[in-house]
Amino acid sequence: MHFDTLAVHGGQEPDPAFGAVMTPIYQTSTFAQHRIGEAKYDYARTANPTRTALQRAIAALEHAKHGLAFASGMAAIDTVLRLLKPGDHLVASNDVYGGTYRIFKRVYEDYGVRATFVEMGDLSAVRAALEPRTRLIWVETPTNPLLKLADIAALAELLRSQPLPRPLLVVDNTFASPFIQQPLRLGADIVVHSATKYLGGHSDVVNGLIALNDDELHARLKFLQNAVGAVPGPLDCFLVLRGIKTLHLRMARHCASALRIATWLESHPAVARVYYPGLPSHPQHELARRQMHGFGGMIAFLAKGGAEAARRIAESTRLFTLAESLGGVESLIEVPAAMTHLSVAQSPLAVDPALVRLSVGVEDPEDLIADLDQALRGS
Ligand code: P1T
Repeated sequence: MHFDTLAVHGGQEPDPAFGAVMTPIYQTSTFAQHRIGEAKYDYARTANPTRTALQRAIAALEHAKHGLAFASGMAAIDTVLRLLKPGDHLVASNDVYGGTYRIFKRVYEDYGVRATFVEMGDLSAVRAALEPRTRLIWVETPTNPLLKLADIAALAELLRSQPLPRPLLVVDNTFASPFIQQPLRLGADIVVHSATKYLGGHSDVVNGLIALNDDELHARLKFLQNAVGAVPGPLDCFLVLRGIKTLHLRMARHCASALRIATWLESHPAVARVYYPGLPSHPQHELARRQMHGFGGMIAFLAKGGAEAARRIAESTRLFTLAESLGGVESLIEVPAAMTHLSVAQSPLAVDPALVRLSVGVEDPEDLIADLDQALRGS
């Protein structure tokens, strides 16, 4: 089936109880059992039918065998990291969401798991960072906030030649969404999402998802999901399921408007540099054209006037809301160094304080441009 059809129907069938077309919100903590040990559902941390539908939906969209849902993107990331043991090592993109850097450095390092950050687009740098105990390669593509890309198929190929147990290739697909790329089809082992973003799509829910094909890995992650218990409630699962039904429609608009706005920004006198994979000036534009179906709704740019100008711009838009997060129908603006990426301050991953990040929503792009123009003029 085509992606648009999977978005509407994937993993979701009319409810067997009463034929409800939309998956019901099974707001219950426990399930009555006729006989001990025979029930399909017993306790809602272990499984809940609304969550099952969401897990099937993400599996369908990522062309995966298995899906798992969590209380947040960070809970999904944490569950993947629990595959590692003290003494293990991981290699990660040198530009990642601040919270991802924080969990690597300030949670897992204390448990003896080390992370090395590399330019993920440079295969020789990745190869050079591999150690005998490297168990995992953590990739964001595009990265948050600099929109750097990594060649997923080339990384998968590199890892195939590594001695067993070879490192797992994990892709955080939050910025792209499965509309733009499906990393498992390119050879990744595990896909992670903050479904808070494009999958939910309406800035009304915090949620995380994992998709993968390997049965053994799935069994381990499912065990961790239940044993650790960072599961989403049924209302949250319902909201993401509802968001997914229009993912393809929203993404097409996000991509078209972001390309239009990025092109416009590039010629604005108050802008020093624009980061957007859809621009021919992006150093990996060719890879973007090859790997991505559309270039996404995220743009970053450097304000010519520096950190102060970046703050002034972010505080003076009227249509773009000054807020963290991304991927919703409404446009958002933020300054990563002072907001989403505070955790990387003073680290090698520190973000330029003159950088402004945009999440382009589905409003009329001309209105968005007019808003940015008045904010940039005042900078
Ligand atoms: O916020 P949460 O649902 O827990 O997801 C964390 C997360 C994971 N991965 C990426 C690439 C992310 O961007 C995020 C969350 N990011 C923001 C809140 C933000 O504004 O960048």
